[in-house]
Amino acid sequence: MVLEYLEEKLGRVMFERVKQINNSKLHAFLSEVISLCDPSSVFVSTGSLEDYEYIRRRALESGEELPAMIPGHTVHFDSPLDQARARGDTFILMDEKLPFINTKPRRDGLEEVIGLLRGAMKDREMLVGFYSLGPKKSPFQVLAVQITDSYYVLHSENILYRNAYDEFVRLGEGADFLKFIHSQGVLDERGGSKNVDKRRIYIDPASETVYSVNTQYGGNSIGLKKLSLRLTMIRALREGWLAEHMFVIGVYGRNGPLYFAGAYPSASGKTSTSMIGRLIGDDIAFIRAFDGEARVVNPEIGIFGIIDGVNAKDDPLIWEVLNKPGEVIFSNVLLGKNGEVFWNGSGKDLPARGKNYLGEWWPGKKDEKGSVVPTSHPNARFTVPLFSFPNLDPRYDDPEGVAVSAIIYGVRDSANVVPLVEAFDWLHGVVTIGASMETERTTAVLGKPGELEFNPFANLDFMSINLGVYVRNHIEFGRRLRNPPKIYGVNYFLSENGKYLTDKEDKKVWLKWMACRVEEEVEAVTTPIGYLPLYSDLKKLFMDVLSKEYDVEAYKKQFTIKLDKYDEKARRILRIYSEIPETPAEVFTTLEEQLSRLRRYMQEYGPHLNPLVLQ
Ligand code: OXD
Ligand code: MN
Repeated sequence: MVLEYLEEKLGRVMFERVKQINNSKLHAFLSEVISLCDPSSVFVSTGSLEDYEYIRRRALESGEELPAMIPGHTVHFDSPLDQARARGDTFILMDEKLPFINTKPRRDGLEEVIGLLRGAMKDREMLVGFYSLGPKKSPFQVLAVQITDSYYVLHSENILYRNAYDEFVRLGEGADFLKFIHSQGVLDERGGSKNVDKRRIYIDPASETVYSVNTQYGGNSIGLKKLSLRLTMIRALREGWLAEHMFVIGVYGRNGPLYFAGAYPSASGKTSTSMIGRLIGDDIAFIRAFDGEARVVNPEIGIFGIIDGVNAKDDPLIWEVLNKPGEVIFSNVLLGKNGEVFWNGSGKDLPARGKNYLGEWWPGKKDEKGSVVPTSHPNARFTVPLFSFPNLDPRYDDPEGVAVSAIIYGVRDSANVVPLVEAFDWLHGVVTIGASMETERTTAVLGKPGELEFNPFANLDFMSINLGVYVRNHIEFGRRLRNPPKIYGVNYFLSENGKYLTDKEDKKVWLKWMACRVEEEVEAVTTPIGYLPLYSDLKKLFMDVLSKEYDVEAYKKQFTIKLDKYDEKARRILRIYSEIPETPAEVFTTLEEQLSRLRRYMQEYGPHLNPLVLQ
């Protein structure tokens, strides 16, 4: 029955492609979505070069993408109200209520979103893509199917994820997969989603399905990006691994690179850090324990990066990729008459006229409220394949992953958090650094930027399980490791009178210090919040890495620990976790220990501790 229906709806060529995959769950899923969305035709991608080319061509012909000057470059615009991740419209469908997670009763949510998807693809082609998160044929592999009516979405996924049609064919009935259904909904005259007020992004853990409708912005529509993270996090919990919002890079090391994974909230220095050293990934990491060793892969093979501020001097590698022929989708940038692309902070001379996400643009243009319209949206993006980067690590697709030596948690805190600290051990790092992250909101999410938010592990936006259980999984993961990765906290944004106290490039020195710690080449100062670098070591490393003098006053300003503020923070975090069910007891004891250390030091040194007095 199902096969007959598919044959009728797909036509001979496309049906053959689906039939090659001997998987009844897949057939049922496709036929349900076809009958729900009612497309006029269906394109099933096998991931061949021809199929990829077809999607690229249709993205241009449909107007979803516009050609830019450099071969392979295109520009896409999302509608003005759909420029970032829509937290307020994103829900996990479950009947239970959980702190910090937007949940919605499953039945109500399904009824609503299925209602919005009914007939949504009338007169449109439905596109089907098959992908793997993680290297194929590896223990990390997670299969996924994306259905969408947007060429831009499938084009993006063809760049960002490994094609896995062949794996579906090989595994047949044994293929277990995540499912993503997306429709742009009705479009306005400029090709933007018209009913953004009915934008819904619903994640259904029970069926491992995500529904996304009336939206185009990549973070809401590209299923395998952050929507899949909600589902893989649940699998990770079930199977005892970690699905994280982390980059993965190889740096320094005496005998070849040491691999570090780092979780930072969006737009807080993550992509720029991932360009230092060898690149494996800039956004998501799967970490598993094999024989007592933590190993990591990047589920992606491309970057959906923030372009704001990218310039030739600070980001030479990204700059090069964005200025040479090759596949790049720019979104929400400024497109000049001759196909040149501009964005805020690019350092290029701006044209007299152009087109951006708000339509026709000229320098000094004002919006209805009288504010000057920026060149590009602050959350404008670029989508590129990893292989465009000259610093790609040769092991980026290694089925065994690479061993993790350190995990870094980065926050954006202009006032209080030191630029660099090493946790005493795994538990101390997980609790007082990862689980305690507070960070200033950025433009990658809708809402007022700048406010301090609790964002544990930089993963709160993507949390689909009880945070207490998530933290327990982290703590237990460390217990399975013979030599757990060291844990670091960093903050690139510490400021005084509106001026950053550290330079953009200083992060290279922080990474070098971490590498020296991993290889036991340097000592550290013990403080109540963890180990801090010694001034003498940083002085030497600044010279070695950046050929820069590092004076003692800079060190003092950057590394003076505001014990009083750390004390307030630990109390805030304690309060938060005391209201989260199933928080493991170690969270409370570790925070209490930190508080008593802070108190002891405050008694001896007052509210601010200059670490120079300890060395
Ligand atoms: C992203 C994000 O796009 O976190 O990576 O917003
Ligand atoms: Mn991200």
